[in-house]
Amino acid sequence: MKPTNRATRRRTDPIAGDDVLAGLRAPRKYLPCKLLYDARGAELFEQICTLDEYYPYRSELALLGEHLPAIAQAVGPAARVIEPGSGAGQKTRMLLSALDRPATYIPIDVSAEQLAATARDLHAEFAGLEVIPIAADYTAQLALPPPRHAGRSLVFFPGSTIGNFEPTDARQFLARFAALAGPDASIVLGADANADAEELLRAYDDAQGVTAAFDLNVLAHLNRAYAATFDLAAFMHRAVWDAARSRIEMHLVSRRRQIVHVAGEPIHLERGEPIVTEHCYKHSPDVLAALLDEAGWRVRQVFADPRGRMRLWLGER
Ligand code: AVI
Repeated sequence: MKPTNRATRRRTDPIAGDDVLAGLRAPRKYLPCKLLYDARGAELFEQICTLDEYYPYRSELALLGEHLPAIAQAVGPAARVIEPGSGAGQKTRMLLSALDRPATYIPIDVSAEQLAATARDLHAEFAGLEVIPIAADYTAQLALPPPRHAGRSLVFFPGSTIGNFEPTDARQFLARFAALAGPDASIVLGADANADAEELLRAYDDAQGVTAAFDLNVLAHLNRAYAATFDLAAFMHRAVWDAARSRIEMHLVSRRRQIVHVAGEPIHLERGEPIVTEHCYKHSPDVLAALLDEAGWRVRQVFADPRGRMRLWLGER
C-alpha cells in the first residue's frame, strides 16, 4: 500500500483482546481508536482527507506549503528527521524536499512491511538520504540509534493526531520524543484548535457518509479479528461535540436493544446506547502551548491558517 497521505501511516498492530473487552464492559462503552485503522479503515481515512468538510488535512497542507521554507531555515542543514508513523506521505515528502540536504529519516511504525516500502520509496526519491526504519509502537517506550551527522534532529508529527491522545498521554508522548530527539532538537507539530461545533460536526459526519463508513468499519474489524458478532446495520454513526472537554467524538449508536458477542463474551447494548470509537481534542493555542512547554519544548514560531483553526507549531528543546 503506497498512497500519498498520512492515512497510510495508521497503526495496524494487533490490539489486546483485553483492551477491547475492557472498553465494552465500561459504563460508557468505548473502543481503542487504533481499531479504526485496518487496511479498509486506512483507505477510508484517505478518502476522508479528500472531503470538502474535512478541512484539517487541506489546511495543514496549505500551511506546510507556505511555511516550510521558514521551518527549514530554522532547522538548518543535514537534519535527522524523526517521524512517529511510517511516513512517505505527501507531507513527509514536502518536508524532506524543503529541508537543506536532510541526512537521516527515521520513520517509526508497527508495520515492518509499511516501513520497508517507505524506506525503498524515499531512497529512490531523495539521493543521499539515510532511512532508518524503526519497527515499534511509537506510543510505547523505544530507543533510537544515536545521530551520525552534525545536523539538528527534527520530530515531525503533523495531521492533528495529537488530538487523538488523552491530554496526559499527549504530554507524555511529547516529553518522550523530546528526550529521544536530544538536546538540540526541534519539533513540527500540527494541531487543530477549531471550536465551531457545526463545522466540526460536518467534518466528522460528512454528507457522503465516508466518515460513517470509516466508523462502522471498526465493527467489521472486530468481527474479523476478535470473533465478534456485530451486525453493522444495527448501528449508526454519530459525531458529538463535547464543548466542556473541547473534543469531537465519534459514536456508534445501537439502533436497538441487542446482545453482541465479542471473543465469546456477551455485550449488552440498549437502544440508543453509544460506543465511543474515537475522540479528537481541539486544544486552544494556550492549552497546546502549555502541553509543549510541560513536555520540554519551547515554542519558537506558530503558523496559523487564516481562520485560526489549524496551526503548525515549531518548537525547540
Ligand atoms: C487521524 N486523526 C487525526 C483524525 C481526526 O481528525 O481525529 C481521524 C479522523 N476521524 C474522523 N475523521 C478523521
